[in-house]
Amino acid sequence: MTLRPGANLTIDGQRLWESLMDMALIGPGVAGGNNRQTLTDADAAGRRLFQRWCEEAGMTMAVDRMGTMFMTRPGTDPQALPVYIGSHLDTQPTGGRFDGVLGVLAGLEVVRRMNDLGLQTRHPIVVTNWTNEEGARFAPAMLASGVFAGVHSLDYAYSRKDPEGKSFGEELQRIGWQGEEEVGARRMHAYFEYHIEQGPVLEAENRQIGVVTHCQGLWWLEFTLTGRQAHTGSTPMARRINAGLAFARIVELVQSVAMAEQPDAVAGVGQVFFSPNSRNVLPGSVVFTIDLRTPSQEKLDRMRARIEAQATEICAALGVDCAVEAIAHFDPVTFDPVLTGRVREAAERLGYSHRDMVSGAGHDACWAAKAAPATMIFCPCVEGISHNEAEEISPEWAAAGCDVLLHAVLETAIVVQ
Ligand code: HGY
Ligand code: MN
Ligand code: MN
Repeated sequence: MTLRPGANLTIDGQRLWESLMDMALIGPGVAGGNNRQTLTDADAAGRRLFQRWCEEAGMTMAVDRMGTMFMTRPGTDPQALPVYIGSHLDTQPTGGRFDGVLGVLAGLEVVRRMNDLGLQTRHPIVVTNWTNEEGARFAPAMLASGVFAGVHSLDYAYSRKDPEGKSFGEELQRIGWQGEEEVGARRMHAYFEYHIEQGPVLEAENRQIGVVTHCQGLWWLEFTLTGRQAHTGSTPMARRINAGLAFARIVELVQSVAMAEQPDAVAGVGQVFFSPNSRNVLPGSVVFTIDLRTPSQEKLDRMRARIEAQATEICAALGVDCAVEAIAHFDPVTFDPVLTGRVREAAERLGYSHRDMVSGAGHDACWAAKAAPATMIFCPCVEGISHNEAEEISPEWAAAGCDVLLHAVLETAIVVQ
């Protein structure tokens, strides 16, 4: 018989908020947010703090060869597969204090609350900090969970380089977090991820909980445009092989392709490198990444095809060489309806307003869903702002989502009286 937690069963919101604020002190940004990029010394410091908190809560740590941290609270049945609660402690260079961190520390709060109440569950609980979810320093995003799900090889992951040419494998060793455990050897009973929405919907509709039924699919297409480096002053317009102009026209193309697929399609460019990036030199090369996403598989493939075909024409007309590499991809994800149902029922039991929704951002849950039944819970964030140091949530929003997480996890892990 599956016991339903009572509506009066909630977490300690004050303790959760204090842990969030303490973690936010590690790897501070310049405008109140965080710059705790993966495999930096700040990341290592955040990992040590999380490890200390978990061990104080009676959990034991295992680390796999991608540096992902698995903190286990034992269950009563040693044969039962664990229920996982995961997200990420790494941030964008100008990240907020809550993206990823909320989900990891909410998992810790679930365990702390279970300890307070002396609750035992048949299935163990494992709180997970995935390495390099953001993909800001080492592309692609969700790298460790991707290796765990068998989407990327360990060698591919170790070979990924940051803009300074440092490799993932070297940096993981340098910070001392390369574990022994084979990546993906673990089996999961279920996976939950609690995350800020990173969009405007919940706040705009004054709802407390997002019941995340799906996640939109994604392509990251890295373009390398090669023109001819030349003097910006003495090179006549007709004699230019202008990779910078091709870049500008492709950015406009990306915008028009996304607008032609409305609603529910987004595309844009967040990162570009001009070389030599000197104000009076026409670039020899321009390297940039297009990020395109939509919940529809058909649209996703159509948008990619249109962008690649028309970008090639733009470059040909300008005599610019065009090379494209898909550096990240996942198809639209449907989360597990049984787990999603428990999230929805928990919100109703607790009296929290909620709505079903599709995740705009990618998450480790998208890859975890390949390994086990998985789902997500969202809380609102102020004006939907994220990947920005101004990212903000309220303690009440944080606590409500964590209450729902507690209920859904306890129902899935089965409380043993
Ligand atoms: O790109 C994403 O959606 C996530 O923040 N890594
Ligand atoms: Mn995130
Ligand atoms: Mn993020």
